[in-house]
Amino acid sequence: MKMTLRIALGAALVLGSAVLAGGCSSKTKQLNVFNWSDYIDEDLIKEFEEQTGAKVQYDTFGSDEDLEQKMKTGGTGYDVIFPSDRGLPGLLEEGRLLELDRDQLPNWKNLDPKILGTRHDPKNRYSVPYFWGTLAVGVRTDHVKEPVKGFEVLFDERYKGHIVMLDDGEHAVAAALLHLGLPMNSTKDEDLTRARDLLLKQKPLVNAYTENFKAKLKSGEAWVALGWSGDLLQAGREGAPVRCIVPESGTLIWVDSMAIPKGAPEPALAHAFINFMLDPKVAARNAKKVRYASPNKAARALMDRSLLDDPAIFPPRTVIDKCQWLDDRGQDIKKIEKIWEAVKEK
Ligand code: N2P
Repeated sequence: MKMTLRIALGAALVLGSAVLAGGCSSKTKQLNVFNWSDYIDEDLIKEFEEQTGAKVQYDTFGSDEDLEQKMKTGGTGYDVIFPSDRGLPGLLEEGRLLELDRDQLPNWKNLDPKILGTRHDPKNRYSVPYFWGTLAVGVRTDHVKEPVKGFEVLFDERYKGHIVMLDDGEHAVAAALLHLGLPMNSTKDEDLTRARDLLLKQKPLVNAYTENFKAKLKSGEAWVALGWSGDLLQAGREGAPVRCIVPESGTLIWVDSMAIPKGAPEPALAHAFINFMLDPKVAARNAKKVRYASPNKAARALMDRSLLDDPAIFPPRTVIDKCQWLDDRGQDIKKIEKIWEAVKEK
């Protein structure tokens, strides 16, 4: 009797776990995405969930360093990440990215060949361009009345206490070098000393060094800010009298990409997400929302003229030709880190 009961119980257990296992195999899949903040039309996430039945866990970061740190600690469980061109070499050297399977990315064909093949990933084996943009200057037009050409406004004593600088040493030093008319990627000590001195002189004028330049402009605490083009444009669209100026003498240009970390729990779903983002209609809606420049040629054909003609999103050729990419400066990056430490020291 006891024996029979035990067998019956055992059978029930086996049956129970079989049901559970069955349940597991049809369990909702989860896609873990790690992107820059304010960098997607969130309705698109919902649409991807509806189309695939998957759930998207969407987390955000505010700087290249945040992503680098997350990836260094390993086993992050992310399926899709968005490294910048400057962040790619480190991830590639450390072998952290999965080689993409183009067969799972039929929408690849929509990408503009002109933006493919960055020097860090020349054949785009690991990265898919998402958006590009510039290092730009935002101004509150209710406080800054005179015409602004570019970086000069960041060093103007009249705006003391209302100047906000992007908290990114490489970008701030680049802005200082460009303002001084020096090569943006210079590693020469004499150039870097001049950039450091300028940033130190500017310090008493600065309200904050922050990634949150958009909030500062919107609240009116900042009248001028160094930031990224699309976020500055977003501040304007969200009701603040903010104008985005891409310095006409040239500035830093960058491109962010989509990539899949090695060991991603759901590589097939990650490919599906990237492919979804490459759909022309999806990419056009996304570009309209975030106000960065789309590398998706087919999407550009669907975008409003007002966006395509906005020089703060797609600067004119004459300006683009003067823009520069950040070089990988190897060990010389330490010189820039040292400057940034000195500038931010209390
Ligand atoms: C998105 C900012 C991304 C630009 N808010 C820097 N790569």
